[in-house]
Amino acid sequence: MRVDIVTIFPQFFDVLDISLLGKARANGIVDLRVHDLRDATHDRHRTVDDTPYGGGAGMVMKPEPWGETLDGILGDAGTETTIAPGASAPLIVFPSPAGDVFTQQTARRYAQEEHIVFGCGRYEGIDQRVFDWAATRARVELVSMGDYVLNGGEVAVMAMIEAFGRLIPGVVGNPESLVEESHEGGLLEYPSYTKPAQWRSYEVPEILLSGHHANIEKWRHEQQVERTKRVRPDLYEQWVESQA
Ligand code: 6GU
Repeated sequence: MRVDIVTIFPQFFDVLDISLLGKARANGIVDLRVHDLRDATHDRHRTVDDTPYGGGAGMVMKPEPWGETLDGILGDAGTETTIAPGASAPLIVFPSPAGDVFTQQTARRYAQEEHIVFGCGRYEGIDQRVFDWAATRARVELVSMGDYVLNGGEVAVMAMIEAFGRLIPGVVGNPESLVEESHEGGLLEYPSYTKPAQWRSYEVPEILLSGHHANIEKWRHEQQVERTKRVRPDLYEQWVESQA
């Protein structure tokens, strides 16, 4: 899988080398390339932003550096005539609080992609024509991490890569650990315990020491249902409906 990231803070992504994805990169499962948007500027100050037409607060990212950078990444890959048989156009993801909310379902979908390009915007946004033009060469999605505002897309992209990277076949050691966890089954995770059986004034629930596997499974499921109902009533309602 190929992943390109366009950003004015390329150093931000250095930490990917020490995470789960670092191994996937070393193994050649993921071909990750980080691009400095300022490398596609041609003035002394390496300017990537300008004042908004129509006025208003803040700055807007200029279209030219984005066009030149995306041209280089897409090469001919985004033109209809050169898409290999069976391959689809690349996916370009722009993190934006105005986008569709990123969920585990989005992560599962991204893990199946052949080529994803992440475009990290800063300031008040990117000139709208970049999105309009990009949509003629690739599939374009705006994706939000939730209802709050970040200064830029870098942290959002990091979170997305963490979420879909571990779903790429061969990246996580134990595929079973992917099945049981929160959100894959529609419920939040049950609480976990390890040794010692007694710690400070706290004991491990007796049932977990019983060796009765069927009872343990039942208890864990009850914990999941109770926790989801209490913490995330919205997910709980969805889960109840899915059981009908
Ligand atoms: Cl994806 N980007 C920015 N800038 N802010 C956000 C976000 C993304 N998701 C939530 N807030």
